[in-house]
Amino acid sequence: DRLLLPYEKRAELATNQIAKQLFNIMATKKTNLCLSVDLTSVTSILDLLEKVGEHICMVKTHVDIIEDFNKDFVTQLKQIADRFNFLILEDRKYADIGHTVSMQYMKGVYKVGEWADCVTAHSLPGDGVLKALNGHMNSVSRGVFLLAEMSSEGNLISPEYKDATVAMAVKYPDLITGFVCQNKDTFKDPGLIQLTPGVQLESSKDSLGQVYNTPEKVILENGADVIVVGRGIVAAKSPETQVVIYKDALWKCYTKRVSG
Ligand code: 5FU
Repeated sequence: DRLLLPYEKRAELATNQIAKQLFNIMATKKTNLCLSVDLTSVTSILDLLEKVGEHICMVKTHVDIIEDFNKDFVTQLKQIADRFNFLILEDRKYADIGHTVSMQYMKGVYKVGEWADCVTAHSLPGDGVLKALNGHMNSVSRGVFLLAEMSSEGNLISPEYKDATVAMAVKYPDLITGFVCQNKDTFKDPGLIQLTPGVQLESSKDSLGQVYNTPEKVILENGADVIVVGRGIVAAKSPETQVVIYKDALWKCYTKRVSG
């Protein structure tokens, strides 16, 4: 049962290098918190990461919302990530034919493939998406979180779509870091990571369809391994204080889960 195994044991079972690294970072830093830095300026993102970097295992970006994106941002982001030992996930949700995804990943303004340890992708177009990403990831340690479920209300993902997504991933063991999903029975492989967004302590939803659960619910009931928190921390009066509150709450649930 993957839910009872500690992260350090699961690191040994991971076939994707990023999954291995992420399990080990969580075990070492004692944090399963992934911060979603959904801010629109370079300085606001870098300043926040300086303050909270020691408490997170990964940062999740949406680089296409940054107004003043530039190459220097990437250099500084990578330096902070190295210094605090966390990974970078660009939440691009690739969802086109393989040829287009290949260019979206490597070209354009953002050149995501040059700096993101891992990215998110939809299974909707078929496994051409994964073939495209795999083609670029052969020589370097990179990974993909495939979307098997979403947190938003009214999303069109069916149980059949979810199962077909997990089946698609089986063919790419070196590439797949894990799944973005909401439920523990989505997959069984202990070497893969369940990344779960939609977590907040204060609120149960936003005005545009986001649905929030508590740390207890997502980790103990629903099987989350890495937990994505955005506005719960980023929009707080004091993100430095709030990040510790989330980190401690999330880690406590994980230790409770693995102690049976
Ligand atoms: F795949 C998903 C999903 O199902 N739900 C999400 O909320 C991704 N997300 C992302 O997590 C979303 O794009 C935001 O960047 C983040 C959640 O932010 P929040 O402020 O905690 O709601």
